[in-house]
Amino acid sequence: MLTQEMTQKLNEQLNLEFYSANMYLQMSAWCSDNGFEGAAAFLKDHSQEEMQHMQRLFDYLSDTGSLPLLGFIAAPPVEFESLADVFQQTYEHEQLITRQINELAHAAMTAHDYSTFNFLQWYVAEQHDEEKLFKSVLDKLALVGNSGKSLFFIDKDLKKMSTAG
Ligand code: OFO
Repeated sequence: MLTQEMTQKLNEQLNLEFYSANMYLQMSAWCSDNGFEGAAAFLKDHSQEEMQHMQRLFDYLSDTGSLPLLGFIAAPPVEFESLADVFQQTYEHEQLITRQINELAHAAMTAHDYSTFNFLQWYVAEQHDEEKLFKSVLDKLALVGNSGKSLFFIDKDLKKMSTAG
């Protein structure tokens, strides 16, 4: 049985994962609109991963006898300056999610809610991978520069990293 406070915190995270899914899907639309089909496929895949993050929380809440609550989800950003700007924002967003997960794990530990603490370990490991992944794309972008040719190859690379590749 979860405390009311923990239920609320997990529901906030559930909605944040929804926001992440929407954000990556919106970014995917921007990429596609700007001719970056590889980045679009990569981000669309990632949006689906975020839906799985959301679903995991939904199931945990449900399985522990709490009610998952789908609330208002803010609209994600629509305009981006460049492909590098898109990936800079993904990286910053993942860093924010990591901070949120760490706070959740801290709250669970402090409340002696070891079941939730244990459940959150999956997210702790996942955030390590997510930050690494987006940082690697950013590093590549910084390395090759901003010419059309470089971006074309980066986009091809991202296509390979997606399920469509
Ligand atoms: Fe990208 O990790 Fe969930 O939000």
